[in-house]
Amino acid sequence: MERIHSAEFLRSATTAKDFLPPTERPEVAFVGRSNVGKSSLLNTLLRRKALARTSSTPGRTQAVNYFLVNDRLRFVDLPGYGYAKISRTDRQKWARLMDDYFESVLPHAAVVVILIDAKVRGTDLDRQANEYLVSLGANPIYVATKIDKVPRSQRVKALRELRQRVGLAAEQPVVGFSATTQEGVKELWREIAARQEGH
Ligand SMILES: Nc1nc2c(ncn2[C@@H]2O[C@H](COP(=O)(O)OP(=O)(O)OP(=O)(O)O)[C@@H](O)[C@H]2O)c(=O)[nH]1
Ligand SMILES: [Mg+2]
Repeated sequence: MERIHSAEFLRSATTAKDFLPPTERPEVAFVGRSNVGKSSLLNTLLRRKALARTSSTPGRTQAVNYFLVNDRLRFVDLPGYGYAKISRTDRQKWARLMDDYFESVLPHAAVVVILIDAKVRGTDLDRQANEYLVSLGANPIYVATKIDKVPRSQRVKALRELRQRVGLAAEQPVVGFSATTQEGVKELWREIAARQEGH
């Protein structure tokens, strides 16, 4: 597992002109439904308590937030999708921001991590997000968040159901992860490193 000697917030971008050049550093982008636990997962991977802001109010992260890790790679916390109380205009702004972001980074082999709530086991929006990212050429890492909420005896079944709902192959690896118990941290770092060695 990667040792974290430094992790710092770089910037928040709400439009494409504020994106950092994807050619400078390898980027690892975290995507998922609002409230799925993206910011918590980032803090857990980086061993920081509150570098990325977390909240019990969904829709909290509304910008593309960049973090520099070990002076080497960037972690990118993306705004969540599927927040019901968002206005139509904000939803369109969000879609535009995501299109701009992925179209700019994917040609540079960015790693995409899709987070899916282990308890919810995937929704239509998760399936659409996955189809969209795969259609743009991403080879995502899949993470089932909040796995602490699923009893161990039900996990195999829960992940099987999650794969079905999101439209993943039965043999697709899915990392069970918990910010609460720190489960899955090593495994996720291993997956991220493996994607980077591929380039
Ligand atoms: N039980 C449990 N709760 C978690 C876990 N990770 C996050 N949570 C809780 O889920 C809620 C949302 O977490 P965030 O990390 O803010 O989620 P997010 O995906 O960044 O949310 P947005 O920025 O609004 O899209 C918070 O109340 C967290 O405490 C986990 O592993 N286990
Ligand atoms: Mg967040």
